[in-house]
Amino acid sequence: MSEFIVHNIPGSPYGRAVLATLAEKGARYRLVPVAPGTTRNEPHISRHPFGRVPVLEHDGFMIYETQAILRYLDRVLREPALTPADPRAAARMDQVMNVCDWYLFQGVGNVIAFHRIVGPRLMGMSPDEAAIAEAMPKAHIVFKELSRLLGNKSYFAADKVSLADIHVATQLDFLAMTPEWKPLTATTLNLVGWLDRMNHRVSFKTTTWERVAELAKAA
Ligand SMILES: N[C@@H](CCC(=O)N[C@@H](CS)C(=O)NCC(=O)O)C(=O)O
Repeated sequence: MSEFIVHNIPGSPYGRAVLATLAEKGARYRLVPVAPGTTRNEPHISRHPFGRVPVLEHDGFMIYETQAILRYLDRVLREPALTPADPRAAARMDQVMNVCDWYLFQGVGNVIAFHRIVGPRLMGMSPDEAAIAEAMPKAHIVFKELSRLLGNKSYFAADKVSLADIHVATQLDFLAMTPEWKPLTATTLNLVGWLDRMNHRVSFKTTTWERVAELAKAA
């Protein structure tokens, strides 16, 4: 199997989903760090016309958009399968991944985690408390729905981990670092137990912001 190259900013939850999926598959990869603030400049803008990370390169094939990357990896690295064979379970997986992109990231993660973590750590910004407060009603709705979708199952789509768990866990683990996590999970405790299970996986232990930053330094 030829080399997987991941262009990524250390700390990016979307980038982490790609690295964690490769780790779940036991695949080796090379991390090419992208410096924050340079995604809209060459050379990265030629890889991703919208100036985002991650981008995957595999044997001359280049692809961006995390969901597309995760599904590609699951097709070329067949074991262990991270998509359920059952059509309804697979549809549930797809649904949860779209909830992640459309409702959890947009207006929740990209506001709360940005103002609490990314801005202060990478750009020396102070959190915009008004923007965070404005994001909270939507955040409560998203957490409630994710909690309902998880129910009393161990994982979102099946009795074993799927791409949906990886995709959502990277975003929730980011939000877990903020003071908003406690009020958001006060009535959605099944998400806390599930995230704890995800964080105990080797794929999550080896792709924390700190571990990826170390990899980036060594690259
Ligand atoms: N829809 C994209 C979203 C990727 C995204 O928003 N990535 C963020 C990091 S988590 C990013 O590139 N931020 C850098 C920037 O906007 O300059 C995907 O699924 O890959």
